[in-house]
Amino acid sequence: MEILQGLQKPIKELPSKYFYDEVGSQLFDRITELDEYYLTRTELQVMQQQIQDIAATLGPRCMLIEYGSGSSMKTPQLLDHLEQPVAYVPIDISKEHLLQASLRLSQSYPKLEILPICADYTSNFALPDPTQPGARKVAYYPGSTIGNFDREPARNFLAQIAHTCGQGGGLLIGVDLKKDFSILHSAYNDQAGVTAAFNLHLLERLNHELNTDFQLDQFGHYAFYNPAESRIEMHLVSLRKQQVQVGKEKIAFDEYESIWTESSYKYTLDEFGQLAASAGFKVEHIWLDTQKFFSIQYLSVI
Ligand code: AVI
Repeated sequence: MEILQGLQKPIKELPSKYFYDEVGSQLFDRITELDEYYLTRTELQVMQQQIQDIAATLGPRCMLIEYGSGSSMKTPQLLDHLEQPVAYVPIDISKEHLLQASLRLSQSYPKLEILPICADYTSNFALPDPTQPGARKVAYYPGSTIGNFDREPARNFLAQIAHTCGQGGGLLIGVDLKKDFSILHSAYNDQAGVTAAFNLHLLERLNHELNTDFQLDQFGHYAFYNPAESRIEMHLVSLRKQQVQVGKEKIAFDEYESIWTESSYKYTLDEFGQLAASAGFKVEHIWLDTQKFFSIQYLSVI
């Protein structure tokens, strides 16, 4: 089991995908509204300011495929401006979110074919054929979630998207950029402690779902920017020497030993261009905010 294996590694880790149960997703929504967390707000501003140009770049009659669509909250902004999109394919692991979002969108866009896929979007899934053939496939992956992949998995995932979209297809992606370390640091160490609660909730979830006995007040949130690796690292640090029951195993923690819970990579435009190229994409267009904090990029399949 993935959880136990991660906790048995010399440097303990837990996969960040487990943050997002119902409570974790609500905590993440609160993070996106924090003053310090510039990412969501900035991406939204860039989208709003550049939407005409973005829609024109994606072109007419595209089949829009959204990876990790959740409640599809960002999608109408794009759909409203695309020229005659032929189909919308939301992909999400949560059936409930997927069906609710599909229903809501089918009411707002009665002419649009909606083809939801309930799947882990990093897995191999079959893309449905739209009724109207010949549409250009454009993937949509906002939020800089690509930053939560390590380098090799990021390349593999982008290559898989390139393969899915095929010749003539493309990817509209949000990518967070390198900036002053203090701004990065604050974004993951907010004053109100919401990010800390989000991080610690992972242990609460394990206690509920796997019957582990993590004591939440015996672990602390620790997030910092690692410039050598170009990433924010989020950890949960054991505040004392202790043991935690995980299934039949006892996991021992030294005082100040950490569990690595998330990485959030930050890129320069050049670095991301190189990553995209190595995955079979060419950067066609980049839209930025005035401070160059965040980019929205359109990549075409080579
Ligand atoms: C979802 N993802 C892009 C967020 C990020 O910034 O890496 C997750 C997050 N972790 C802590 N705060 C936000």
